[in-house]
Amino acid sequence: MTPHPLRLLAADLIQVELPLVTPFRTSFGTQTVRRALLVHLYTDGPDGWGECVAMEEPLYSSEYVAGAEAVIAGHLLPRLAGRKTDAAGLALLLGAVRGHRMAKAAIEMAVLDAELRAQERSLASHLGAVRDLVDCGVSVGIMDSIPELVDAVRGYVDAGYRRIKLKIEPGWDVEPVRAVRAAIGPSTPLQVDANAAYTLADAGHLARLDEFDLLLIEQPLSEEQIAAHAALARQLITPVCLDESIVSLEVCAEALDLGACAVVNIKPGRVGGYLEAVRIHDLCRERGIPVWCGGMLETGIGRAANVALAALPGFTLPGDTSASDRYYRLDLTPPFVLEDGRLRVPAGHGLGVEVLREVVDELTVSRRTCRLAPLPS
Ligand code: NPQ
Ligand code: MG
Repeated sequence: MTPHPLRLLAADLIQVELPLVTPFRTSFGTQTVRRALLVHLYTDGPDGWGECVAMEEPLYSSEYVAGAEAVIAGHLLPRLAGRKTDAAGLALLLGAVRGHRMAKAAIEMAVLDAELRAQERSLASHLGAVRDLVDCGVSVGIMDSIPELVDAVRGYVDAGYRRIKLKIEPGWDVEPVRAVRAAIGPSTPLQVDANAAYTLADAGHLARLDEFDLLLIEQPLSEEQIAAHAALARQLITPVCLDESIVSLEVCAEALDLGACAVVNIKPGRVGGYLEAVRIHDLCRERGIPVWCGGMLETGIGRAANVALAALPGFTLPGDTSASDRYYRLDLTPPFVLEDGRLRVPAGHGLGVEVLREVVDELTVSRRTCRLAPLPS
């Protein structure tokens, strides 16, 4: 067995570009390609892969690919140089750096992958998974017309997705939701995501969504407006769910104390990693708050880890853990494929997926190597 904790030796920071099968429009813009940052970590044992969820531009949150790469190379990896650490030890080593949670999470994922391969354990079992299949939902972008939206939703329902999420924004909310609810019937779970596109003054308008029996409305107001979300929640029947606002366990606890949300979207990248994600899961479970696993158009690398997390007992709502072909014709791992509306939790060691090096190489747009320890002489 390899020594534990592992010594971190070097990391390749690789930017890849994956074309999307169809443009994805949200209240902050339209994406046609996914530029993703990968971390390939070398240790004195197995290597490990991590994926950073930051977007190419700082539109969903303030982090973005080039910024995350700069923070990883210039501020995070230097703090790990020559260290022996496991994923749990990263908090102490990287804690002096404020924020940059998506960058930290990418390193954590790579360390988890390497350390769990060394221990011959799966990430799912390490995190506390209790299922080997997870219910999947799908996030459906804003479209040019309601018929086009209804067609797309029908396709996803036919593919087996167990929950539909519609992206909304002012001017694309009540009527699209009405049409989709009519098309899919009352029993298919339906929710909406505003990505912070409204203000508290829109409360009366958003209450018009109450008649459609939505599971939840996700992040209607801006990231910083925890108290305003609480005020809005008191004016809606539809439960409020927070995404962008929940950047840590501390913020989550305060949001729950204030009554700002009744449901939490957990995205490991947004909260600084899988270990913090599990702590948020545990808190919500204690307080009877349902959680679900969000998505950031991950490749198979990040998707594998999300599916493992979504197998924890508190993840009682279907996540945005869609199949690979929802976004990509060619994924960086063997594709995740729906099985009756569910994805299978990887059971192999570490992330439990094989990274297809030839696909990564084909899609690579930049690569740099960061050395963390002197080469053996
Ligand atoms: C959300 N994701 O829940 C996000 C937002 C989002 C699946 O709805 C490129 C990379 C484009 C990340 C578009 C889903 C993106 C992105 C939207 C994340 O709010
Ligand atoms: Mg969201």
